[in-house]
Amino acid sequence: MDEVGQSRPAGTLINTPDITPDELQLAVRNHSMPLEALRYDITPVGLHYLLIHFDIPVVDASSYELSVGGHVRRQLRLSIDELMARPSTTLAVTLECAGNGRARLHPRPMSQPWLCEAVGTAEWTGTPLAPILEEAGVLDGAVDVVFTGLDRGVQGGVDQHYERSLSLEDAVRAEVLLAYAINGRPLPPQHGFPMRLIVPGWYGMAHVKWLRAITVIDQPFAGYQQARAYHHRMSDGDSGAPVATILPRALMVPPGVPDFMSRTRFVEPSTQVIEGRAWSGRGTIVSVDLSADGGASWMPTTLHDPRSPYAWCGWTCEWDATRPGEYELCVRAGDAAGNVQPLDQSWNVEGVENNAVQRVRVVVGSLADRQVPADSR
Ligand SMILES: Nc1nc2c(c(=O)[nH]1)N[C@H]1C(S)=C(S)[C@@H](COP(=O)(O)O)O[C@H]1N2
Ligand SMILES: [Mo]
Repeated sequence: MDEVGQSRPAGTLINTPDITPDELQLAVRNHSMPLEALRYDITPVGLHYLLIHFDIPVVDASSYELSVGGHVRRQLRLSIDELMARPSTTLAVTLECAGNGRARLHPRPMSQPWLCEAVGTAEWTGTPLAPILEEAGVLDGAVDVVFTGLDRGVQGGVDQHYERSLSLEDAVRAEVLLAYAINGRPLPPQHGFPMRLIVPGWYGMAHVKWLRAITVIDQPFAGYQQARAYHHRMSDGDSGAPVATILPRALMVPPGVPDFMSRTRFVEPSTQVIEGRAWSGRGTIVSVDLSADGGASWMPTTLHDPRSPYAWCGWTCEWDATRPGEYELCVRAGDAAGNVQPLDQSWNVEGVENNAVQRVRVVVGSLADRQVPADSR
């Protein structure tokens, strides 16, 4: 066991199943989306997951300015009013943290300990980035576009503002937005007020919040969150593959009623309609299958149209839960690019891109004479 208060650097691997005080501190700052909120097509703002590396900056909108510069003909400084006066787009986008699923890995990478619900779908309103870069006049030889947040902290021993980049090619995609509203309201502080980047289809780390500068550079960006963090690595020495677009995942609304501590579900013998959402940043969702026996056999579910090509789709499936007993429900999504969720946890050093299937324990029986399973923690 860890001594209480002893700090372990991010990147350390932990062999104990017990959560450490440092992880708990992150877990109470950054919350995931309660699974029952999968019922909403558009996640109510307070139920959308949150991930904030450092502190939430307080920003005065009246003095806020976004600078656009670097390897461009003309540097721009844009106030919030100027950004809002530009053409606007509203797009439903599913955001998911690249570390979603991390806490199921063993040994466990020391970072935000997500289970499987670090996700949410919002309607983001903003102005497309490409015309702004065009106005600034990107010069020949431009390679990357760097997005710098107002928030600052130390990670991996490096003092930094939160910064990520996109290749110029990805940055000028039509769906990339500078967003100032979520679900029709100004961004709240925790989601990046007054302005954030939205990169539909990409894991959360690309969507830089509290955006203060956009800088075009003529070489690959070497910042911490780009070159060191967010890589799929099998060992510390491995250079790894950078994390980019979202792998497919389906989640279900756990049926019945929960046991307070274990979240084991109790369902009265009946036919249940199981519902949930599925998404991928790599292609349209083409299949979602449900299993009631831990993944031994599967049945197809019915898919419903998503709000946008970048938003999750709904799915529903009837489950014959008439026979009392214990079940393990699993759900597995596949996308048009041929990616299918693995049944087992996919371990890597940082615990990113672990899209193993969700498993939900269900006890079918009369609630009146139920027995709380002994192993209920
Ligand atoms: N400036 C800044 N932007 C950031 C972060 C951050 O810590 N600082 N976290 C990133 C990560 S890792 C994720 S998963 C998403 C989470 O966005 P949300 O909190 O709005 O859901 O924001 C991204 N943008
Ligand atoms: Mo994240």
